[in-house]
Amino acid sequence: MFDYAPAPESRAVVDIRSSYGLFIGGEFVDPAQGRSFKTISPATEEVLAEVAEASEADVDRAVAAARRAYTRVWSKMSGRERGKYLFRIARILQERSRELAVLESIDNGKPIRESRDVDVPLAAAHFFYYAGWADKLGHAGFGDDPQPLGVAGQVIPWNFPLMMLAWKIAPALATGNTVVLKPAETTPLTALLFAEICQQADLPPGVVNIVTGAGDTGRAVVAHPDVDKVAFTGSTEVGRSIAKTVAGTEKRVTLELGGKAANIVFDDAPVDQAVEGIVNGIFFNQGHVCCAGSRLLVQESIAEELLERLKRRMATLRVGDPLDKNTDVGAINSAEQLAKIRELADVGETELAGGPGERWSPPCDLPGTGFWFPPTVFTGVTQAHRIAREEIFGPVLSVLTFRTPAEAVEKANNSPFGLSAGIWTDKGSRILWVANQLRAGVVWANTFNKFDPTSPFGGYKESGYGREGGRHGLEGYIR
Ligand code: TXE
Repeated sequence: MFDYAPAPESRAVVDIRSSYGLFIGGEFVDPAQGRSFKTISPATEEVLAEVAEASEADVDRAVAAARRAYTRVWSKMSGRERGKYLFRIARILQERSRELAVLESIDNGKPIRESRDVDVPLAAAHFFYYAGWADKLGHAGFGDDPQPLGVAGQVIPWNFPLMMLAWKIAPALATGNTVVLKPAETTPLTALLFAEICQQADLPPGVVNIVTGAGDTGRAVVAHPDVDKVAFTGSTEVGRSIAKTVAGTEKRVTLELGGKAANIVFDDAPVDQAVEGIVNGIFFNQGHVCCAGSRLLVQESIAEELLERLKRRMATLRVGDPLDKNTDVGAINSAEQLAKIRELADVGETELAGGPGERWSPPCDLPGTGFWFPPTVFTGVTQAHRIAREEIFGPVLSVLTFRTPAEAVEKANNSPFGLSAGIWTDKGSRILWVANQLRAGVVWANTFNKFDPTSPFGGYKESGYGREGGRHGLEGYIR
């Protein structure tokens, strides 16, 4: 038997500065009001850096820099020239991938295996993909000479900090827009390293501006009168307030909001593969995934066997140090998120009391400091339960059962959200029938949480509107 010794990734590969300014007009500058906030490691609660907090005046400066760069340089440049910058950024992301992965894991809490194998390569892939579009926009079906919108104000969340940045910035730049981006307050560090990468790539000053801060900074970006396009990923609640702010203005908007995806397992599914897909669906990135497969719908006849296998597999998940290459489930991103997960899990326990269902987690040795929550499954959940309806955004799975495909579809669609879904079955015809009935932007079959820059991603209903990725991702940045 092998006894795997922990193999921590070296923190020394990344140079975290003690303080960071705002990235405006191609350089790091002090915030007008001199305010800052701390970003901490969720795994250790150690303060990593002091980060500038952008006020309205700073956002104004950033938007002015973006407008100047748009008018004087970026919108005048040929698509081919713009594409060269995107290719250059993509290559630097690859070259500095180890540094980026370690920084992402330290600031966000996600396992290094995921930041190394998913977040950073996909961020680079988005720049490569949209670099290729930059000189082919006339062939994209938007007319001969599609025009950019102008300045894009982009607000992103903390679950995939670098990847969300790439999803937003790459298509905006490829189409000739300039950007003011606000990263989430708990995970600003990879966006700030990205700012350095823009300098390294000699990107013209002002084409990308990074303003750090919390909700007030985001609000200032969204409401700024000289921002032409708003792109937001985050909570449904903030998405609604943004929709109200931009209503009646000329701003274009795309919103990518919450989800409560159904992962549907039929009785003819390859069970081992399905168990892997269920585990990946809900425990990848600690369940901090808008398209997480947080509702397992399993056909009644195989429910008992499947749940037994699922629990056995959950018992093998290693929870702990994000920098350890053996870790499967890392730290919860913040104390606030941990409190929300705990609260909803407690609600779930109360809802199940007296019924046949249970709350179950494998025995786990959670570290003493930092924010942690064990992989958890709730069985015997019904549609009426809050844990079947609300986004928990943590490593918590709710299990419901069904008897017929029609019932599975009815239950899957019985949700205020409609971002993604999964289907596990041996029958191709069933995949097509079910996928066509589901009101979800993305449907995976016999796999889950697969992302690719060529595929559009986005929701129905309260999961938002607009698509990111693929040719569709260009649409939101073109007039
Ligand atoms: O999100 P917020 P939070 C869901 C998930 C999570 C919950 C709360 O269920 O538990 O939302 O997370 C900025 N105007 N998702 O509070 O507040 C904020 O600074 C403009 C799902 O972190 O929406 C950050 O940069 N911007 C989701 C970003 O919005 C504002 C990912 C997201 O923060 C703002 C994250 C305002 N008024 C959370 N208020 C997904 N779809 O992937 C805040 N912000």
